[in-house]
Amino acid sequence: MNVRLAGVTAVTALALVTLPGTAGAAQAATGSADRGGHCVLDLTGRARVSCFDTFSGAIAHATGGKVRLPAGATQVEGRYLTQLRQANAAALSPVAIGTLYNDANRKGHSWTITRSSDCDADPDIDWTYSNLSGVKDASGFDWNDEIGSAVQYGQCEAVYYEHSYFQGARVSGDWSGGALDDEVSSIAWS
Ligand SMILES: [Ca+2]
Ligand SMILES: [Ca+2]
Ligand SMILES: [Ca+2]
Repeated sequence: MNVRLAGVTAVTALALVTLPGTAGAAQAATGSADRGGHCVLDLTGRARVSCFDTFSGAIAHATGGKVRLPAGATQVEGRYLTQLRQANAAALSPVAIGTLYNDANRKGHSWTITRSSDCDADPDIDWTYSNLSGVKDASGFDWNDEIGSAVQYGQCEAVYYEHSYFQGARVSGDWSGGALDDEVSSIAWS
């Protein structure tokens, strides 16, 4: 999937991302070091991925420019979290439902998930990654068996599974390190 976002100034990296658990297309990502290591996955309609060099760039995109984190920030907290939740409540831009990170303690490469609206109270599954193997960000980083922490911003509940196709041990909501550090291979959002 090759996503081009004209007019988004924070986009500085390629957005060549594989989504084998969903769209089925396979495309090797290219890039160097951490360039493009902070992606936004929009679950609205066909999954759309946009990658950035910094977490602040990804969050600016995920919130339609409403949350501008300090350079070097690795998480949304304090007044920025308040801003994000206000932006979610307004729902005039994408709703940021959570972020997953490569490292524990909300550090490292990141995936921030957006939708056109927050989840309701219905526990049905809205979207899944059935197999993270081969899911890469624009730096070429493969996310299978790498997630080290995750946080939710809204009502969407994410469940992370040890194995592909929602098998093995699981953890949900906000977490960091522990038994599933570097083990997650599939995810379901409800
Ligand atoms: Ca990791
Ligand atoms: Ca695994
Ligand atoms: Ca649901």
